[in-house]
Amino acid sequence: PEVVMIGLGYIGLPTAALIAQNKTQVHGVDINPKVVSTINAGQIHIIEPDLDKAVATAVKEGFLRASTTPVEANTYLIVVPTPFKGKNEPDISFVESATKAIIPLLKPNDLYIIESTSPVGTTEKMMNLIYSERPELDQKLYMAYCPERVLPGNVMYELVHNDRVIGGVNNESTERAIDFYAQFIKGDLHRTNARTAEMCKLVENSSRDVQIAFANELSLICDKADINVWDLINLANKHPRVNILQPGCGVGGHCIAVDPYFIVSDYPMESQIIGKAREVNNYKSFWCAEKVQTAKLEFELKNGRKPSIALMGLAFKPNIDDLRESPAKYIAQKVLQNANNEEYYIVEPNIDSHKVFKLTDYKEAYNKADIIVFLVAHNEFTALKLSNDKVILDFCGIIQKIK
Ligand code: SAJ
Repeated sequence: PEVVMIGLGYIGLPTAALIAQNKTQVHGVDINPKVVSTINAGQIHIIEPDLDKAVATAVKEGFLRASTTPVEANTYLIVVPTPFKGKNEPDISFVESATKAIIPLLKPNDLYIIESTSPVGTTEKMMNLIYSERPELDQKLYMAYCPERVLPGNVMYELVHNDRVIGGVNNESTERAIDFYAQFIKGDLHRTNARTAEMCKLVENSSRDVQIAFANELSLICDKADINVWDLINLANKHPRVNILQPGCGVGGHCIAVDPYFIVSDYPMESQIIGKAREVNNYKSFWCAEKVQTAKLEFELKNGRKPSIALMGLAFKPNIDDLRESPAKYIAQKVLQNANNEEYYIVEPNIDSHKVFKLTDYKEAYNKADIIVFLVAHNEFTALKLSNDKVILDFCGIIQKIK
């Protein structure tokens, strides 16, 4: 094959399919044998619009194959997870083991690219690792960092059309990587060095996290000040140079709530705002759970009986089925931990069933419950008719959309 793609997850598999669509031979590698056999059967193990067709075609036409071990190629892409170990310490061991797996296969003029979100300096670190084990290759490889920036749910479009930032360990590497991506990307390709490209990815997601933290902080202030935060933000955004994001029940997903820690852990003294934003966004989820608790007690005091409660939405953002790192799920768990013989209805219209939560249809839950807690602004919920006899806790601005 021309290309070896290590890691066939949410980014690796769509990218592999895209390269294969271009009639380039791609060999995908994943440590999970089930993932490998699924892909070789022309099927997919993740949910992403249009990915199924792309993989099925690529496999059928013979441009995409997968296995659990890498093979020799000219270009190697590392697209594996970079999770956290202990307390907010980035863990690059998957990047390291993926790199080690291909070291014996490397030959002069090969192109090595990391796409995984990584702490600053990771590409240089991997370069040193490779050259220490294969000194005869010293300076003979092209190495670059090129982060992905696609939005889950719109990956197949954004992969092709988003601009990319491409940073080599030297200018020749940057140019080689640009030539590679130019084959299948329509967005602009921007040249830089590896360290800047690494930081760029972290900064993009930290920027969004800080902006959401600002909105979440406003929501806490407005709650005390008896002001509708959604109206307030809408009005403030009428200013030509103000663009405040939306408060919610916290920040979730695998990127925005994680990437800022890559900066904070390496530059703790300097990253005051970035670190604080994470705290504010985490606190927002805790605050929401506490609000539910208070509403329960108030209801019981007023009505002399326990309320029934509907928790509306579990996904990490509107109109997706992804529950990983979801603040709504965290709030639901916390609320259920505090349960005291109340009746609960848990709602997530984007999934059929869940192994922990017993799910209820959203209309039924809404009609039956005394307290309605809107956690995620799913489109379905906007069709509900608000009635005055219910206590409504709106943590995601859905009321504005229902009105
Ligand atoms: N959120 C708010 N208020 C807002 C916007 C979002 O509370 O105004 C919350 C969402 O509900 C969700 C979280 O933020 O819990 C993150 O959602 P998101 O839609 O902002 O982003 P992700 O995590 O789906 O994807 C992000 C994107 N990054 C940026 O927009 C800078 C995407 O382009 C990246 O490729 C992706 O992270 C990634 O893989 O890094």
